[in-house]
Amino acid sequence: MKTKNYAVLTFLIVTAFSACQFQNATITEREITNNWFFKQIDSTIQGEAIVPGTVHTDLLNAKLIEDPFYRINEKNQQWIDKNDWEYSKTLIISPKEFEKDNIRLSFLGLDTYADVYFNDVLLLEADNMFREWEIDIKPYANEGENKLRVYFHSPINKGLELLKQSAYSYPASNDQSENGEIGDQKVSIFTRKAGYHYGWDWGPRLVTSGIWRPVVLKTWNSFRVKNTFIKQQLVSNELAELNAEITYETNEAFAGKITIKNNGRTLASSNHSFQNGVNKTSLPFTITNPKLWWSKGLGAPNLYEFEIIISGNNKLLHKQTLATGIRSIKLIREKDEAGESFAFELNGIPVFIKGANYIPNDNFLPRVTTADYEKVIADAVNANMNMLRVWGGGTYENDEFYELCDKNGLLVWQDFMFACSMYPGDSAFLESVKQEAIDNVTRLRNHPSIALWCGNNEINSAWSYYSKGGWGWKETYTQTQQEEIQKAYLDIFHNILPEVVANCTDGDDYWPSSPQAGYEPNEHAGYDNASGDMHYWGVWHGLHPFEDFEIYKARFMSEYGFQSFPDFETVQKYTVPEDYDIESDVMASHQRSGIGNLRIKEYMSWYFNVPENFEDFLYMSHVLQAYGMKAGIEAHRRAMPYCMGTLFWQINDCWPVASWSSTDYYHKWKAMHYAVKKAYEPVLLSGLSNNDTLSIFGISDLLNNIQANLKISLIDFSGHVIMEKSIETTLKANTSSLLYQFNKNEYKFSENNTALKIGLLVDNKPIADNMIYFSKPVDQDLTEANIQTKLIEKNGKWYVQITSDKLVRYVYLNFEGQNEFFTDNYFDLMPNETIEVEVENGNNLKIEELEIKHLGMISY
Ligand code: BMA
Repeated sequence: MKTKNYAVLTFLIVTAFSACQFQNATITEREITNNWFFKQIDSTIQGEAIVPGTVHTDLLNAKLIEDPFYRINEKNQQWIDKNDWEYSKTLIISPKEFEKDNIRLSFLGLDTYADVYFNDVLLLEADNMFREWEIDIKPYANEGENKLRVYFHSPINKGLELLKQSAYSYPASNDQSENGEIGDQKVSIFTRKAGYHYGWDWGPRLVTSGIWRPVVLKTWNSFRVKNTFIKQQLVSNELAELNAEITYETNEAFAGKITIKNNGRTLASSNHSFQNGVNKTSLPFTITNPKLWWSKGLGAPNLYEFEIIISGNNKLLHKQTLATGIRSIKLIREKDEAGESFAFELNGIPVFIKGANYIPNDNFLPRVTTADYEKVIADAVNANMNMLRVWGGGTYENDEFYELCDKNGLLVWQDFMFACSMYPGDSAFLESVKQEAIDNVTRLRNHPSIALWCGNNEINSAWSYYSKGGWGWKETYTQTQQEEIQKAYLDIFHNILPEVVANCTDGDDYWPSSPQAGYEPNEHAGYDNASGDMHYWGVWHGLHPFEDFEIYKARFMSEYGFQSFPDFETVQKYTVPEDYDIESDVMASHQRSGIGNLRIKEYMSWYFNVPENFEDFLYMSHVLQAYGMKAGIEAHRRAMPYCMGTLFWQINDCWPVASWSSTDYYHKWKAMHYAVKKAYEPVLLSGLSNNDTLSIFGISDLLNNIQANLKISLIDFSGHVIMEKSIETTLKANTSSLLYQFNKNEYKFSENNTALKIGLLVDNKPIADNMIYFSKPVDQDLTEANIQTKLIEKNGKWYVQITSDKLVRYVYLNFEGQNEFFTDNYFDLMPNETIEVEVENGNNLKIEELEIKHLGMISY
């Protein structure tokens, strides 16, 4: 079991001070990790527990269940979520802790219906996985041994009770209740718990319970800071007007002093009177010529470390370091000829957003490690992304996720955790939602990476209350029921959530639902919208050809995608050879989209060919996905500045599965991730073949115009050059522009046997290149080729050197079982061209063990 680090303990522990009322006025925070036990209620099943953790992973560690991700083990583990579980431990409170005026237990995440007993007194009945809870244990605490018990009610049984009490059920398209063996009873919507736990079209149904985030013992005497918010009231290149808003709690009023420093330099210091109870106070300060925080590609993601020091009666009461970036980020929505724009502006600069949707990295969230977070973020950054969308069917991520985004210049589009379902609107539910929003917005608001808060995923367009269309949900309800459900929708997404964002942030933008054509609830999104954001699922769900990416161009494309299988090495981890057929029970169970296999095969037959061999089929599914997504991204970028962003669905997986992901559960790059990296380069050269005309576009995220040299060569698949040209051109800053156009009829060539290689050079250095083809791969004359490879070392780095006598497409390099990483893969290689691809750990590899696949060698 991997342990993870939930980086929440931001307050430094202040050392003890002598004399007067603030003696020992310090807060100590101790994470309660060891010696936890778990047991199933009314059963003999029990064992040692890891906290934070889940019942499933504790059962797995105790060898009481097998790996839920292996073959179809998930199916016989559905009993787990229908039982109650208890976690307990003896909590030793030291004499030092015991003598403090305040002794509290903080639960940073309980999943989900958790009754907390301290020395057998029920002190908390938690019911929302996303909330933080704190209980005062001072009145019940003993010095030395104390009994801590957390009783988890089955989320399914609770859900079933709530369903019974409800006048009607609610739509929840991705809730796999059947797999959970409860028929069509969709209970996920009643429980504030990660939606994907109940299954999704890329995820298993494994409904967890457990103490999923740390439990922290907090002890202090009179005073503590609950949270500090660095409000950014005005940010320009010349000046940042900031305000440190401090929420504190004190047992006694006092006259104190707050000081803010950066790098040892005092930025502001003033006296404050601190009032009894929980209150706020604030200290404004300014920074001249601030080093602004920039997203990847625009500049350095500069961070400031602010030291916040509070003293009273000449004693130090609180000292904290808070890192944040100074920046202004706005969602610009302006009416124009077409409709209404949807563009992010960072420090006054319009930024074309290049990124992906992000889902949780595991079904068992507590076992996601720091290394996993670092890897996903590095994979995003290395593929030239500048934004991730934390999608609403998962969870508000751990602090370390956002810290990594801050450090790496990755913007975050943050959904609230609501997706593809309607939700109840009773007052208890609404209050829970409100508190959840306050907890999470408060926790995350200092992160410069957060660019937008979004109410939900796809609910407004699915429900489609004000017009025909949608997913056919509302037609199954009476008029009164529809009104009631719509009222709950408006209460949550148009009242509660925007209010929390307005009250708890310094003016962050809020968008009610993705996709949406405008802010108002009646502005449902469709594929024809010239306003707002779009989820374009014509490709895939709607069986539109990839060419239609040219037609459906959004102002901001926040979802689109295409599935592939994981590669063979990943598939081997959850299968045995008898499963090697995409329709086998095991493979089908690791494909949760009902239409998945059909879609992949159908599109494959349009563009490539459908190999019979299992391994070849997996390879081809990668190639197909990369082919489609390249088409999508290039179309979106060519449409700049009409379109100002593209976020494909999805960068990661929560288990090994066939899905829309570009990297699999083990973080292996699929062909698509390599294609994305290329398509997201700061400068993209992109070609469009339309009837007789071939157009070449230069798309630039750079902020200056650049004089460049465009080189184009028309070459047949055996290497004969038909045409070559060198054109002086201007690559326009931060937009897409047409660089060159020609009539294809000017040259005599076969469309199935010729490629156009395009490259852009500045001062003779290549800054972008691409290959353009005139027909679909299925029609191309691709054959076996004579490929030569060598493993070479240069300055301590290892490269596979590769050359071919004919054009080879989608060349896939792999050293079996080595798990090595290639800086490029699934690439096209021109005849007689030699390229060198860097490979990690090359000294351990033998060239004889290099496996190569390419399109021309696949038999059908
Ligand atoms: C989008 C997402 C997910 C889903 C994906 C693929 O709608 O928001 O709900 O997994 O499509 O179907």
